Amino acid sequence: MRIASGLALLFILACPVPAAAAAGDEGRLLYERQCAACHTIGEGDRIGPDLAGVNERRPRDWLLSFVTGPDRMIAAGDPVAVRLYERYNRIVMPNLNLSEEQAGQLLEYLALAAPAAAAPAAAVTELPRPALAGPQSRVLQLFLVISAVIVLVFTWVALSTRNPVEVDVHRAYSIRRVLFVIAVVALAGLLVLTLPKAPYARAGAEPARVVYVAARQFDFLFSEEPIVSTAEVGIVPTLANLVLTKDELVEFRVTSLDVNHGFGLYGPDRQIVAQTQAMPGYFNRLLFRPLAPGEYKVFCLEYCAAGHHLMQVRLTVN
Ligand code: HEC
Ligand SMILES: [Cu+2]
Repeated sequence: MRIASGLALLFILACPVPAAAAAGDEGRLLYERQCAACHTIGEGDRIGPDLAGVNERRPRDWLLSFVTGPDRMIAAGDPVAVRLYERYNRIVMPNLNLSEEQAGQLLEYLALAAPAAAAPAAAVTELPRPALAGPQSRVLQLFLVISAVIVLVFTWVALSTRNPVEVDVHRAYSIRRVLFVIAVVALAGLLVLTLPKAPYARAGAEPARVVYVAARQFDFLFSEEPIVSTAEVGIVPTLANLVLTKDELVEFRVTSLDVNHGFGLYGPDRQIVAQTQAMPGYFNRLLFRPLAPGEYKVFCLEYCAAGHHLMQVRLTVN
C-alpha cells in the first residue's frame, strides 16, 4: 500500500507540470478547468446557472461556502441552495475540493470576466432543423418496414402451429440452403458496391491538417496541440471557432479527459458524416474530408451523464 502511494507520488512529481500561470490568472484557469463545462459567464444556463453577475446576486459568504461545498449546503437544507438544486434538474453541483482561497480567486475572475464574455453571445444564430427526408432517415424507414414484415411473418408462423401439419423436412432444408446463398450473394454485392462510398480516407493518406479534440463532461475542446489532462485546459490554446477547408483532408485526434464520450460529426444537412469514440488515455484518429461547405456540428454519441445533451460544438467548412 505504502509502495503504491509512493509510486503514485513519484508519478505525479515526474509528470510535466504546465508552466505556472501568472498570478491573477489562477481564477481563470480554475474556471476553465473546473467550471466552464457546466457554466457560462453571460451566455446562458448550461447544467448550472449563468454565473454573470453572481457576485451581485449573492452574498460573498454564501458564494464561498457554496463553491467549496455545494453538496454540504444542499444536504444542510440551505434554502437558496435547495431552490437552485430543484430548479437545475436536481443535479448536485460536484464538490471540487476547492479551498476558500481558490473560491475567492474564482469569484474575482467571475467579477472581471462578466462584461467581456457577454458580448459574443448575441452572434450565435440558430441552425436550421435537420432535414427529415435525408438518406439516413430513409435507412430508419427501411428498418421499420423490414421490422414490420418480420413481425408479420412470426405472427403467421406462430398462428400456423395451432394444428399439427406434416412437413417435408428435406425440402425445407434445401430451401434454406438456397436462401442462405441468396442472402450471402446479396450482402456481399451490397458491400462491394457501397464500400468505396464510405466517407473514410484510405489508410496512410497524409492529412493537410491535424486537429486535436479533448472531450470532457460536458463539452469538446479543439486545439492545435494535444490536451491530455484537465491541468492543461486553459494553458494549451483552444480553437473557439474551428474553420476547415472544403476537400482538404483533416485528421481529428480524439481523446477524453474524463469518461468515454462519442465524437459524432454532422454535416450541414444534419446527417452524420464521421464518428469515433473519445476515450481517456487514447487518441483515436479520424481522417475526414469535408465535401460540402457549411456549418457542421459535433454531438456526443455516448451517454455520459446528465449534461450529455449539452455536448455540442459547431465548426465551419469554407
Ligand atoms: C457538473 C456540473 C457543474 C460544475 C462542474 C460546476 N457547477 Fe456550479 N452549479 C452546477 C449546478 C447544477 C448548480 C445549481 C445548484 C445545484 O443544483 O447544485 C450550480 C450552481 C452554482 C452556483 C450558484 C449560482 C447562483 O445562481 O447562485 C455557483 C456560484 C457555482 N455553481 C459556481 C461554480 C464554480 C465556481 C465551479 C467551478 C469551480 C462550478 N460551479 C462547477 C453545476 C456545476
Ligand atoms: Cu455524452
